[in-house]
Amino acid sequence: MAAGLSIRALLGFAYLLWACALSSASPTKGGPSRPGHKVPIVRREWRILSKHDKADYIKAVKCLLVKPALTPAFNNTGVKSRYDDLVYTHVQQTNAIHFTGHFMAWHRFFTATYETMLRNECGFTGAQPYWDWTLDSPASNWASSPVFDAVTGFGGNGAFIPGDPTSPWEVPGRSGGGCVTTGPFAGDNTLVHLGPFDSVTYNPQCLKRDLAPYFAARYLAKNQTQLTLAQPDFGWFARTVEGGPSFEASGIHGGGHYGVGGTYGQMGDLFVSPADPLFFLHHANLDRVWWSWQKLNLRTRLTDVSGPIYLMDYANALGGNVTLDFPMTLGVSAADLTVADVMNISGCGKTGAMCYEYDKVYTLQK
Ligand SMILES: *[C@@H]1O[C@H](CO)[C@@H](O)[C@H](O)[C@H]1NC(C)=O
Ligand SMILES: *[C@@H]1O[C@H](CO)[C@@H](O)[C@H](O)[C@H]1NC(C)=O
Ligand SMILES: *[C@@H]1O[C@H](CO)[C@@H](O)[C@H](O)[C@H]1NC(C)=O
Ligand SMILES: *[C@@H]1O[C@H](CO)[C@@H](O)[C@H](O)[C@H]1NC(C)=O
Ligand SMILES: [Cu+2]
Repeated sequence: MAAGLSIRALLGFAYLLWACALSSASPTKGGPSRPGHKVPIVRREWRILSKHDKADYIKAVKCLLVKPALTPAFNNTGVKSRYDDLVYTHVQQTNAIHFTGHFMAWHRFFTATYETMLRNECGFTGAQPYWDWTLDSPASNWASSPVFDAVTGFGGNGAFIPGDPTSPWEVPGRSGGGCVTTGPFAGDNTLVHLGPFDSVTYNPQCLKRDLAPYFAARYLAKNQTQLTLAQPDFGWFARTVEGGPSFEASGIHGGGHYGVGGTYGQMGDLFVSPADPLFFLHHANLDRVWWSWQKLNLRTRLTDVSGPIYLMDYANALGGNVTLDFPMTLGVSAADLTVADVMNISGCGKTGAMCYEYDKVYTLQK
């Protein structure tokens, strides 16, 4: 499959190896444990929320986008808002949290922290919605997914920017690339402050999308989710979610990132992808796939974690595997947790820091 490897992915990958991740611990902040909050909130699919609930969610997102950052300002960093605090944390840790054993756990923690920030800092009273993209196949349905709705969603594609069809960086079937022109985030040329890639200097940009319907349908149809759910242990499960560092070897994780972000949109940028608010609906659903898989055999899967501490170190050449006591940090936005703290999504401070549920999980079709 070497010929199928994307140069962009390989360059990105080499870059990841070269770059050095910084992470800063700050144990002083709240985080997802929500003291006093004992009843799990219930996450639901975007398309079944009422118009009113959708509007409330987007209003809270817009609030985080302008609420002043907690990350200290230094060296002209572009971290202006509470929303940026999270994007920044993701950028800084990109090469430490992908293609590792704690990829699923870190992104569970990250998404729950976003949910808590929307609730505690922006008056949102609901739970983080998820996006069940298996409902948006085949390819001809992709662009009309309710998440891209101009009135009740996050807006749609950017205008088509011709790329270089011979470039290996071209996401197969990409169809946009320009600024998002519809919906609540359109018309703002300073919405995104960070990126591209690991750049954290102030760089105001519009939100861009480059929908790739063919790619999305290839990796986000029911068959790929079923393949993921059928994996026998966490190591295989996580690798099936993440796939390899090439378009050809994608899984459901890459399906959502490149299906929305293509070549030119933020969602296709491994570092700055949380700058697109759809990141959190995509990751909520990836988390729901994990919980669905855990629920197929909770007795063992509530404690099953493995996979490398270091990026792509699947042969354990650089170090060992992640274990339940592995530490995770989100900088200024949450108290540090361990992988064990997030294994039960509804621990609610008793058997873990997470406190939510899903209205529905995927089942394994025999
Ligand atoms: C700011 O930039 C200088 C020069 O590159 C560097 O030495 C310093 O560590 C940076 N400060 C922070 C807080 O990163
Ligand atoms: C799932 O279906 C899509 C669309 O027909 C196809 O491109 C893809 O190869 C299939 N994947 C698997 C794992 O069967
Ligand atoms: C590390 O985890 C992988 C699965 O993710 C497993 O195949 C491998 O045996 C583990 N290595 C060690 C040293 O436990
Ligand atoms: C998760 O934690 C909650 C709260 O302690 C507990 O009631 C529930 O049984 C736990 N779930 C599992 C699967 O252990
Ligand atoms: Cu990520």
